[in-house]
Amino acid sequence: MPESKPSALKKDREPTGKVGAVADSTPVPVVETLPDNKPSTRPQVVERLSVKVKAVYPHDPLAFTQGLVWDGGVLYESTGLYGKSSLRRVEPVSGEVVEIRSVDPNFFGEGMAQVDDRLLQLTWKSGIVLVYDVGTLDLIDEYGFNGEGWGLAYDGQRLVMSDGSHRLTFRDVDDFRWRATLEVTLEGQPVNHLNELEFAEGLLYANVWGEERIVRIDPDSGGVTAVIDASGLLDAAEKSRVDVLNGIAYDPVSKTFWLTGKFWLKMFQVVFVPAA
Ligand SMILES: [Ca+2]
Repeated sequence: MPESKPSALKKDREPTGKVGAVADSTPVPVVETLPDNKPSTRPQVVERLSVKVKAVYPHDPLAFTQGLVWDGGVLYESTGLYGKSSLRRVEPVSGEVVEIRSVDPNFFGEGMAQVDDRLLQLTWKSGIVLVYDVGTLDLIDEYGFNGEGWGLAYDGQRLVMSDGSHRLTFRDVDDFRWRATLEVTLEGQPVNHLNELEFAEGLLYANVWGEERIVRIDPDSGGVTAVIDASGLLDAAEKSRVDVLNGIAYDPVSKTFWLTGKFWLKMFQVVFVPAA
């Protein structure tokens, strides 16, 4: 079907080697035009949203937040750095770390997702996914993968991973094998440094590393449908003492997002609203 727009979802084979570094240097095919008689799957308008804070709660300032998951009133948090990485069960309102598991000091903890009764925690450069029982937080298994691990999210059907590039990979929930690759674009341009991920209401949200913006992605086309300006959560003095915005979890009951960052003293419960 040469007349149709190439799907962003590739189902050929997994790129080998160091996916992150190699992928970034690979020229990206750009679709210049779409046939007039074909409906575009690319969003016509990218929404500009900002963050409306509903509540502010404490967050452990020693937590180098890499992954955040909401599960019926409880937060699970993955933290990074060699020798300091952990998996935590956190009481969201008090910020109290109710339970914590240290990660092998050879691993740098990264994104995390809950898949039924398991928590899957990525490692950055070790090619290992640590698998925990969500009830006991006991380490019960490990899966392998190629490349770097950054963010991870699951919506009940799709398990998706970021690797620091503009490419996301869909993974098998049982053994983490590669299933498909999705290129994320904003107005036709690749969005690099996709980090922590979260599904909400059928759409995928991603922290962009090193920036105070979150992008909302159509998980079928890879097109960014909204850019969320999350600056202003911390004041200048607070920002000077912490690392970047990272960590996004969605509560489908209250329809609110939980946001924090690396070493942040605060956790924010927010909604996204049209930018003023
Ligand atoms: Ca998340």
